[in-house]
Amino acid sequence: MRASLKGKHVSGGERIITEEAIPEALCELLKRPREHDFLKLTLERIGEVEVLEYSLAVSSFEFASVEEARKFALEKLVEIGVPESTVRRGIQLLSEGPNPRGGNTRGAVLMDIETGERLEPDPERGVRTVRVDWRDRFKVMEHLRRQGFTERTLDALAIATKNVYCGVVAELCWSDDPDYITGYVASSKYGYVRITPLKEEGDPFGGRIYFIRREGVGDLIRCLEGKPLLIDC
Ligand code: PML
Repeated sequence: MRASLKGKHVSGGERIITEEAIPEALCELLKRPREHDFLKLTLERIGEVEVLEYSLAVSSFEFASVEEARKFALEKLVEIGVPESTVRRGIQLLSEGPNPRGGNTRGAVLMDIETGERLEPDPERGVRTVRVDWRDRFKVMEHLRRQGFTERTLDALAIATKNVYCGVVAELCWSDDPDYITGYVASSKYGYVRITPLKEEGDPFGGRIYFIRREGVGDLIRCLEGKPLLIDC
């Protein structure tokens, strides 16, 4: 499902489900966007779906300022193995909006870990992690809710888990929603590390940077955009 208002994307969602579960999922997705003047639902039959037993482990850190939070994110990324100059370039891109025409992109930036070069075939579009869902969304949502998290974490955790599964070395993300200031660093080394505040209230810029190795970028994009994956818990 994707919905927009006055040409601007406001909501999206994707489910990997059995045929019997379609009506319920359609109702749920139809109710998802708060305000919209366009909504499109697409149904697609998919074949083999791989099941991953565990998502990344979640941890949370809060800081008094954006500066401290970004410093922590930078340190984590450097510990994971991303050179500091590449991390700084990633942070700069997300703060300014990664679209070469100005503003944000719907998809992620693929950044060469070694050089900081952008590797997406179309930098205005970016690369989107799709075809990923939870085997039992409601069970996992309940578990996250008990820890004080929302559906944003549920969806972002699924994306971050698939990214690591496909071979992304590390991800840096904060939302382009001006009202949402928590972001995260994800990797196989540290799991899904939530960090608040990665931007100031009211800041409209954000997105995702995937730090990757240049070799095998084609296979990586095919995995992120094409491989159906369900996560157990
Ligand atoms: C969290 O609260 O776990 C961070 C979620 C970041 C979501 C980014 C987005 O989807 O816009």
